[in-house]
Amino acid sequence: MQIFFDDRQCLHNPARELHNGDWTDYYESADRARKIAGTVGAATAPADFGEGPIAAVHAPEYLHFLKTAMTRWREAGRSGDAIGYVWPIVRRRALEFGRIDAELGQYSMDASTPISDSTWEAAYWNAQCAVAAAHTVLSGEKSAFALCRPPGHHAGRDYLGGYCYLNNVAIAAQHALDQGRSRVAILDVDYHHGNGTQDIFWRRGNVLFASLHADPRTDFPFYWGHADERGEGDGAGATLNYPLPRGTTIEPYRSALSQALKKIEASAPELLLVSFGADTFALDPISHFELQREDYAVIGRDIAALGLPSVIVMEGGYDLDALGDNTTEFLGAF
Ligand code: OKP
Ligand code: ZN
Repeated sequence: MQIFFDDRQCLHNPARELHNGDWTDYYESADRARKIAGTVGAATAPADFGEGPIAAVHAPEYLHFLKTAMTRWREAGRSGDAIGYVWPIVRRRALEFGRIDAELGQYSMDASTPISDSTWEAAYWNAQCAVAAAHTVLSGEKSAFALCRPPGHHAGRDYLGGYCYLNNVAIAAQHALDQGRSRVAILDVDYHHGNGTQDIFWRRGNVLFASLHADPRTDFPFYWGHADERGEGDGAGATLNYPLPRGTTIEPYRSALSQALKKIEASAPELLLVSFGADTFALDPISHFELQREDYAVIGRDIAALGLPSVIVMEGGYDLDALGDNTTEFLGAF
């Protein structure tokens, strides 16, 4: 299986994050990608598909914000990473003014996603990995793996959050549609709900979004991912949420997965994109499911049994000791 990874993804390197009210080392470290790359096998650097595929998903003003945030943060006299600390409740009037502090709140959904020097460059090449993996599968390969880091599924059309800046899986899915595919499905098996992906395709009938995740009544991102969120307009019924309780083991996980897979099969997509997170692992430091290493092979086989051309995009997973092995188990099924 072809694997895409670019060393520049490691340039993004926030120093710390606000975690449950304390400052901690940044869980979403560059070492995550190095661990995966060191275990899954040889990776290729992606070709440069340009900004087009990114701009097909994200708002131009948001991309401008991402590219310039660090310079403006420095100009405001700040050292260290740029982090928002004031948010426009739901949506205030569309005020436009240049204050970086205000824009950090406008273009983000949480306080645990700092912008560091080179975040844009890292996110850009990260997205190129997802496009390259999609391109590979659109060209006839059965599957490909985008070793994305930072993750992407919490980032919306015009906001960052949950360690995510550009929505890699959404960019890959949109690229497939723009290359002539008419129906795609996204299956999100990260521990956390993929709110950004859901938001981006909320009104789209040609993109089925199905997500298995920790119940947002107890877990991040709280405000999305409840079972009654099903999409709207043309997208009504094309969003499927399977919230699961803390402590979930492979048996209940698999039965939810089989429901999601049936819906995906019934929607007859031409391409499957998987947001894969290994933070469902029992020893993950920020998550609360109970999956074991061998379970990733089982989940992988269940998904691969659909027989669909598949683009696998890396999302979360924070137990550095197990991350490479768990990911390898999952990919092995494809
Ligand atoms: C990203 B991905 C509260 C802070 C929550 C954000 C988690 C983002 C996970 N402890 N931090 O879905 O793995
Ligand atoms: Zn996650």
